[in-house]
Amino acid sequence: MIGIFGLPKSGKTTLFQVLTLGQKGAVSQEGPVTLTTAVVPLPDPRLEALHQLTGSRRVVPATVTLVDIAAGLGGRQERPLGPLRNVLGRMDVLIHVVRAFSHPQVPHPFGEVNPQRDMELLEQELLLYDLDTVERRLERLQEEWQKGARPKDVIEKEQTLFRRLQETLQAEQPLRTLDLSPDDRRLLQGFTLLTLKPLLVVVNTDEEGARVDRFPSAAYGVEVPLALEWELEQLSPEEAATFREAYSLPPQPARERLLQALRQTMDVITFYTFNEKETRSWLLPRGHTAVQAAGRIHSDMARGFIRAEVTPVEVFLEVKGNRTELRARGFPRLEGREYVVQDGDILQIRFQRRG
Ligand SMILES: Nc1nc2c(ncn2[C@@H]2O[C@H](COP(=O)(O)OP(=O)(O)OP(=O)(O)O)[C@@H](O)[C@H]2O)c(=O)[nH]1
Ligand SMILES: [Mg+2]
Repeated sequence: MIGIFGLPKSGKTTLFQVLTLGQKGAVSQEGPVTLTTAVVPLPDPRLEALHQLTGSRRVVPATVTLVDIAAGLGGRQERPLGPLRNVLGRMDVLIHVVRAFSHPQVPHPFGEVNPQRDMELLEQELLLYDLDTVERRLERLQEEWQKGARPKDVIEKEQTLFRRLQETLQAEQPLRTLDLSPDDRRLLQGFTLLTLKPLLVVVNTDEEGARVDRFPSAAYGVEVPLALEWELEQLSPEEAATFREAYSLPPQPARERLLQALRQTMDVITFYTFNEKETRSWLLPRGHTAVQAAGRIHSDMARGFIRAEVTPVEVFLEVKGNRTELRARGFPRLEGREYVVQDGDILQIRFQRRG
């Protein structure tokens, strides 16, 4: 789940509209927090081209789930994210919408518009919550160590990790900046550390709006005039292109730019599968292996994994799916469980059915 947060009236819902193409979304309430959720299929020209050749009955694009998180609080708050802390903790990826547009009818909760200040303020608050989580854990570990609740070396290993987190946070650096081993990551899984989550900052500008000079460490940042882009989304592509040219806007619609930035932030690759029934695209964290990809499709496929047959989609498209030509070029390649799946791989998983 990808959580969209930011100060009141920063443009969260406008971003949600741009990304979901105006879906209404499912609304739920948690105390003072309103969550609006929608599933967004990711546009992918390679998937369309592949589907043309496979002739499957359906095409199923990979999706992401977006959540517009609104706290509905007004005025200057000491801790604007306080009521959101639990909700943010459940998200896999965060998008921070920062207001840089001015609009006399839409007052900024702090009076004047200052995107750099707002961005830093909320980043600081996330750092503070993480420091709180980390220091509590260190106290707990100290108690456990004294009581001998678990083997001392296990506790000490955890203490070393949490002290490293503490030092990073005390230096006002988000935990995203740390290079953590898979073991460390596993240890941290149960803790909702907010600055460990991948972060995309979307600065909501207008024509002569203020800008930010510096994005938070290890985060991605884009500047987009969201309200204008949302208006352009309602026009025909031809009209929108004419408008873009007249106003010297980048030719690429903001929606595409935002989804690209999101993909980078999530650090995922796309792989493909097809059979007579469907041609699909899937997202997979970069660096994951063939057996992990199999598990994304079905847990049985991971359990009974034998091998993966791999063809890069570019090659498949180039030879128009011709099997003889593919074979002549050495595809599909046979790969084992530990093969690191590459962006654009078409996978055919061979597995043993059990039970
Ligand atoms: N001029 C201008 N107005 C914008 C822009 N983005 C949003 N607005 C306007 O600002 C108001 C708030 O935008 P929303 O997208 O609803 O902001 P929000 O963060 O969802 O607001 P809350 O959910 O109330 O916290 C709306 O009236 C938008 O039309 C922009 O880029 N430029
Ligand atoms: Mg809103």
